[in-house]
Amino acid sequence: MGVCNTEIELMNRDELDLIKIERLQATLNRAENNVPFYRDLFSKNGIVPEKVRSVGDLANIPFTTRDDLVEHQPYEFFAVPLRDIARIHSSSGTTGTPVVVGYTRNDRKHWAELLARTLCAVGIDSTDIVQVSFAYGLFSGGFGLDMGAEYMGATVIPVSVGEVEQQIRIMRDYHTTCLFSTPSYAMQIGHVMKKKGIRSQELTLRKGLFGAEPWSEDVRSKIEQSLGIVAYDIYGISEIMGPGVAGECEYKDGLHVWEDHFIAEIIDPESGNVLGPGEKGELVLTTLTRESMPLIRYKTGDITSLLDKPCKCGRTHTRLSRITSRKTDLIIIRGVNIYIRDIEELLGKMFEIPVRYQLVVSRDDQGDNLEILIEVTGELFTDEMRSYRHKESTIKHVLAGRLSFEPTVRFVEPSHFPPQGEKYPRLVDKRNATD
Ligand code: DLL
Repeated sequence: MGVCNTEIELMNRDELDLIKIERLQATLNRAENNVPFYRDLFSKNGIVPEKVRSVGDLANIPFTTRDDLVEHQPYEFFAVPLRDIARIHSSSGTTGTPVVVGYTRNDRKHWAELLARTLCAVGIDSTDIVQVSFAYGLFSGGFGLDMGAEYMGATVIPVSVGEVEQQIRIMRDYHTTCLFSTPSYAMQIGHVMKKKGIRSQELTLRKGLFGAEPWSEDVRSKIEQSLGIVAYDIYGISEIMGPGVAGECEYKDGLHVWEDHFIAEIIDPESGNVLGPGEKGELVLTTLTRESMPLIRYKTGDITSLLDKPCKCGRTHTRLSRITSRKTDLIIIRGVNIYIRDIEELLGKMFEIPVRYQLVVSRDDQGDNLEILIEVTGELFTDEMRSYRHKESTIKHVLAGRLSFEPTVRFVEPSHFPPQGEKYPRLVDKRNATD
């Protein structure tokens, strides 16, 4: 299993549960002693860390939310002095104000180790040449995967995001064997290859790890076909660590959560009750080893379920089903429920090529409005603008039928969006904005 940590990954459940509970108690103590937010929370709710004797006892502790973090920016959730913080990233802010995330040297070491485990689980090894095409910067994707690949001894090409042609050139010239990016960027890369007549056989790619946004089995097979690779899903959230909280193994049947570092619970988003295996709900995560920023029962907003059947790979760590949506993906406009992915699906059907879009919701005297911004690339501006105009009225028409009001459709230039491959908010809801 290469640099996989077989001792931990194949450990029997009883032993693993023991490790979890020991680390949980240490985390609760660290949080109570060093983070005023948790000290208050525990004292108000009569939580005594020593009395938390099983993972089930966690259910008595109130959740920590993104709003709690936002309220205590930048550093009040840190459990160590700033001089012990080795690295700072921030959440991407795709759903609101970005929040700062700190790492001690040990946190950073664990992060690299967990990512190396994740890469190992899909059969990537030290002979691979890995092209990291996630954004480098405050976003945890680029640097995180870079560290993981380096830790396992692979050759790292830190390309980051940007012009798709450059990605292809580097893949071809430097003999890249693995690509890491968002699935939508991988789709764009596949599209440009097809347009330029570059066949996947001309490349040496064999595997890809994709994540940071929801994607479907359909997108997986499109990526696999266009790039000639096997594509795997990787999950993470900056507040908890970044990429590497969970990832698929070679069986592609759910994402293993590294349970010696995190506890995953699924709750009913409305009642907050803990749900059983197989039941869909909101993922709640507790960190077990984070020194810098322990988080207890953090509500991720991501909708998934826990798969408790043993995995064919032999790893005993639980699995998440594919994260299909976020709680915030549902917007209510003029009393109508709208799921972002429905609109995405509709756009996918209308344009044969991957398009970038953004939904902007606003409110005026007449009520709520939905504006759909669609990126028009150079090729489309020249040749196909007429067909775009036609699509504009079709989109309006189809959506008006579903929504009982007509949205605005606006075509925007690429400069409206961040560089290609970078994460950006698919939805901007201006209705509650104070500025
Ligand atoms: O997206 C970390 C990451 C980087 C994950 C690279 C995977 C690869 P944030 O910017 O904080 O961190 O965004 C976290 O992205 O709560 C999910 O809603 C979404 N997300 C992440 N991975 C997946 C995935 C990074 N595999 C938020 N499937 C999370 C679906 C995902 N959604």
